[in-house]
Amino acid sequence: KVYTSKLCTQMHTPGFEILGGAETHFYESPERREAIAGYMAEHPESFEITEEYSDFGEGPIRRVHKKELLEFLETAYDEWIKEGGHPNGVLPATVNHHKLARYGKQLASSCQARAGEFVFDLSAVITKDTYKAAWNAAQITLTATQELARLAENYQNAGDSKNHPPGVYALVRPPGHHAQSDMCGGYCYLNNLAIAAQWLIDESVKAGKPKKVAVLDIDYHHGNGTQEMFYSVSNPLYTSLHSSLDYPYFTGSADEKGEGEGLGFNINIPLPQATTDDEYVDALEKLIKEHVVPYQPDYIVVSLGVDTFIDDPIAGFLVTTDGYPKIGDVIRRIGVPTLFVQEGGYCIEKLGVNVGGILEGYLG
Ligand code: Q9C
Ligand code: ZN
Repeated sequence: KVYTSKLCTQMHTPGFEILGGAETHFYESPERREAIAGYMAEHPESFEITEEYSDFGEGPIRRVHKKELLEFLETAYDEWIKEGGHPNGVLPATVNHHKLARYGKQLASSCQARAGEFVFDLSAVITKDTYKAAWNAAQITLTATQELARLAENYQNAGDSKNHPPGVYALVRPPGHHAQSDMCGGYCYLNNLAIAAQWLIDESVKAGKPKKVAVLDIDYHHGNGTQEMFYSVSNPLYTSLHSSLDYPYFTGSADEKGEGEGLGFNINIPLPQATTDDEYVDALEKLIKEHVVPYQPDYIVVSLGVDTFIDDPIAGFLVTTDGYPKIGDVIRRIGVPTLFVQEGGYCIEKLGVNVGGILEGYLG
């Protein structure tokens, strides 16, 4: 089952980003969603697309994001225009790297200044409808998550382990895994997957049947946002395969293992540039065998990026279109109900078949 909305194409269309010191087109483009949705429409035997979704309100978002960030996102563009900012959208001029120091507490005097409090790079332009778009993406993801929880309950009640575990996919943009509790960056504003993982945990506790969630982040980039949000808790488990030297550069090393109660529940597996299909699948199998299966999760939530693709314009792995069904198959063999949430992947021509390949691999 695929949850999406045309709004994910129509909204949040920044005209540019800064990459390698130059102004370039915005790689996280609306065409991405069209490419994936197009592939799915051509394969109705595998995919059932739903465009309806519910609004769960601010509550589930506030479980992982700070109120201040939401207020900033809601008001930033209008304030920016009022103070003479370019209609291109909000970008920081500085980043408040003093945040943790004993000084640098002076209050932000303008939207330009506040952008430096809440945005950590130059690839998260805030346009007029960015907050609405990010909000919708989170709500679509929550709708998919609720459906997965329902399917998972039936699956468990049926008690037949030969049945295929249910899988649900949220085809959303903007993506989420770089968004931290109080900062945006890397095309991400609200962390869709983190919101969903926390919701699964909260609902299960409310129902008196606490469930464990394992995050499997297979985007090419490290999910610094998801890691930050869950660094000091043991549920969810965060696991990630990613480039050892690319963006976001300063997080994702193997020695980031979590802290306090969360110690041992943050698993980073950095991989070298030019990682191939076989190397990737081996690393994924090893990660699952050594960390995911022993955790005994009730749900898997996958940050589904296909910027690991050999022809991705901003990344450096060598995974091919043939590799993706194998990745999906490895995830299927965990045998646990799985939520897939769209993250990165920027080779428009192959985006549909690559994402579709993972999901078809999961379907078996
Ligand atoms: N040379 C996601 O895939 N620019 N975000 C990186 C690297 C930002 C990627 C430049 C990349 C963000 C969701
Ligand atoms: Zn990525």
